[in-house]
Amino acid sequence: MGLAEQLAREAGALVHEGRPDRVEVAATKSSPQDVVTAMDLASERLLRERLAQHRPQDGILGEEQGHEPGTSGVTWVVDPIDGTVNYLYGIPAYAVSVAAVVGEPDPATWRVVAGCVHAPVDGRTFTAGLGQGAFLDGRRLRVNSAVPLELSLVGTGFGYVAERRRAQAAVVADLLPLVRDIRRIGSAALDLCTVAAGGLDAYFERGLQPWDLAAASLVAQEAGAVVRGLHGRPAGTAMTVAGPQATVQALTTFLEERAADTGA
Ligand code: LIP
Repeated sequence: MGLAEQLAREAGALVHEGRPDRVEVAATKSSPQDVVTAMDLASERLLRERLAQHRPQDGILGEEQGHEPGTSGVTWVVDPIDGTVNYLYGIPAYAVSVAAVVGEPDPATWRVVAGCVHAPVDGRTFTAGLGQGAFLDGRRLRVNSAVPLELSLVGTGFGYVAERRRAQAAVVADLLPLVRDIRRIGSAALDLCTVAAGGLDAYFERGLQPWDLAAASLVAQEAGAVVRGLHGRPAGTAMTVAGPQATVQALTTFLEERAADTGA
């Protein structure tokens, strides 16, 4: 847990303190809305440099530079800025996510053993170690007790490609009348950590990448959340659902009935 937190804090300081008044888009990926800033790239470079110094035998999987296998069986899965669009617009809901996983860096098979999600604007630092609990600034976290779906505050997010967004909007349109309310924070890592801290009753999203998921899924699980996919599958790109067991079951049933993990 210690190295993950140290690196997340250092990269967080870089992106927060070095944020220019007007952030420029350095590149785009899956669509014109899927942006990369110079700070995304600088943050990942810093994380890779530090990991090469501290853990030279380990592998690294990062959002911007991909997968560099190691020889130790441990891979660091990093998101240099999760919530890049928020960062671009100066909305404070963004974080640096750093996790260590054993096995292939695949959410279907990995074992996340340590993670940190650090939100540099307000300083919130979520940490977790496998079997060691989840913490926010040192305070132990526990998810909310399950409440009926109609009393649940549910987080979600949307992809960057129009067809995917159209399908996601249809799911949310059906869900909104059935829940207390919906929140779209714009950072999956902060969504999952907010579930761990009790600020959301549940969260779901289709399209998460391993780096969005790695550290925050451990924080949520160590806080007592179930984190899973649909039809008994593990959480991953097809679908991630998180929260207390009974709420996840109700939400999963709703999503399975709409085949929300397939299509666009
Ligand atoms: C973001 C996710 C968020 C999702 C956004 C985007 P990024 O990651 O954390 O949950 O809804 O569309 O994918 O692109 O800021 O690293």
